Amino acid sequence: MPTALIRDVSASLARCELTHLEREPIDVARARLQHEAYERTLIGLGCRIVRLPAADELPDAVFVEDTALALDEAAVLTRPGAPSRRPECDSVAAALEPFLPVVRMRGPGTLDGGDVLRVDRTLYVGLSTRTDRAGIAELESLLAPYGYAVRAVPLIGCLHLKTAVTQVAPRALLINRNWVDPATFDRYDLIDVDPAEPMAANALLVGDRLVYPAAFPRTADRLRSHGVAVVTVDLSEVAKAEGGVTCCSILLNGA
Ligand code: CIR
Repeated sequence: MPTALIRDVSASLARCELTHLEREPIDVARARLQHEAYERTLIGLGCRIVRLPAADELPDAVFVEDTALALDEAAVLTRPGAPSRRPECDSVAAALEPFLPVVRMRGPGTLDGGDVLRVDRTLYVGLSTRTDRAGIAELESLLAPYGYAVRAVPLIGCLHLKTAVTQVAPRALLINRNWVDPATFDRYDLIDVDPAEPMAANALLVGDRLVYPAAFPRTADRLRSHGVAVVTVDLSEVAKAEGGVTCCSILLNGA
């Protein structure tokens, strides 16, 4: 049974970092209800939940994915690219320590967990406004004992690698080709997002089910036609903070 680490929505979510979106009002009460429904969805898919209390002074703390990578042998605490997000890491480290040895990035490089797409033993790492080459090099050196292949992937036009591409089945990735070169992923079956839904490539695979935003029905139909079992969630308020379904949890599959 996977364990999912999540964190309650901060009262200050409306003051979140924004890179590609215009700021618009966020209904925090509604965001909390949607986040609770996301938690129930994960429970329904068999996840055991570890839930951190809200860190109200840290607007983006609900987006736990960016603060740590949970691999089979160890967890890596990242050094997020946005300085406002670095204080999120200590409490995530404390929550992960019962499950995995925790190693920490020290910098000066930066890396957000949202830029790391793991497929089997390969980690594709987006070169983004949050993750730089020094951060990727530090990740590679921290993981040297464990034998993961680390590949840097240039990005254009979106926040994180997993805004542009995520895994939706054992050999299939969902992709927006405008933001990442599909040639990087030519060993997989690629499913394109619907052109009317550019933000639709972020999906969360839990076992053989796909947690997927209700906001992208056209791409959801494409996924279903490829045999993917889609479970929809409404994260409209989180989306205004530039978040998606992967960024609200850290899955510890081996735990
Ligand atoms: C940020 O800009 O850091 C947050 N407002 C959104 C982070 C989303 N994280 C993710 O997709 N992994």
